[in-house]
Amino acid sequence: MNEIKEVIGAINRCRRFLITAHINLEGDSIGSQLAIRELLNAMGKTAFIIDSDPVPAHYKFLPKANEISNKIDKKMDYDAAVVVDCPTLKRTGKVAELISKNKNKVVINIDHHVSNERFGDVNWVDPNASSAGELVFKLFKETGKRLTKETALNLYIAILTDTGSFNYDNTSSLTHEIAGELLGYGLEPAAVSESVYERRSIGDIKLLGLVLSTIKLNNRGDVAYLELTNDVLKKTGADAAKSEGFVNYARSIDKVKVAVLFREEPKEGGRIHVSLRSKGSVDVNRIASSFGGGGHARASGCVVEGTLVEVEKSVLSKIEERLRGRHTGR
Ligand SMILES: [Mn+2]
Repeated sequence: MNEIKEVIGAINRCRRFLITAHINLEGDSIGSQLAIRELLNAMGKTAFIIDSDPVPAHYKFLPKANEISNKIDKKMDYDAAVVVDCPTLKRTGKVAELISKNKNKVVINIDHHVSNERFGDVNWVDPNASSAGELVFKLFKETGKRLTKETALNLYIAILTDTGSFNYDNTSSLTHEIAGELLGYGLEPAAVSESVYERRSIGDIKLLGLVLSTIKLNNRGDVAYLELTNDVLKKTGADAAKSEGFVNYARSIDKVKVAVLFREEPKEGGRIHVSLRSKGSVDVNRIASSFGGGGHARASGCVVEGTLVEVEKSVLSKIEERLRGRHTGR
């Protein structure tokens, strides 16, 4: 528990904080950044959240999510950057440039990705934590600061979404204890779940239908994959963030061990975003890492240069290699 004390020590020594997280914001990164800002304010500090990407529409209902800015001011005045839920500094997108330029500022790295590169001056990386939200909750406990109902909601959503509604194996008894304590602030789990998962548009469901119709299985039936092309995105007018979670449908097929969603990057031609999920013991973080990405053992991602056809071929053959390696006990 020395790492958490180091984080608090570093916070105590600074006054103005820049908070940021990874590109492609989702529940954990948004909820934990908002909660960290509340904590810093409660500790008498000034703090602002700046992210490379905007908050996706379906997460805008999180309390104070509208105060997350995407404006990067190069002359911005801060003492320390708190980077949350981010395995590498590069994953902060455009904010990375600002942080790496300001070498005299402290970088506090708070994360739960097993692939975290410990890029901070102070690093608190706990791969056993379900979510960054769980770590921020511990910061509240350690500092003795009180949670508000709004912050409890932000942390609950962080944990709920990163554990796949407490379904993934990153869910521990501690995760449930924390969630239980957060519910004690007057949250209604059914209403929260409805807000997060049941406010899709008809367009979102049509997009899901188009993506699901691309599903393919390998010969052995243990790898399932989907694709999302720019054409489909354009046709539906949907934004790429809407495809978060689609890959789980591929994983839910009986006997599937690895599921993949290949998505063309909208702005940058010739780059494919790859989401990897596993069921059982396959470590997809190792597969993602071999392509310069990373994440967790059961959920990882990477961005690979090439066309959809090329990237599918190389990623699928890497998966086969790992599965075959397992079968022969290597
Ligand atoms: Mn996370």
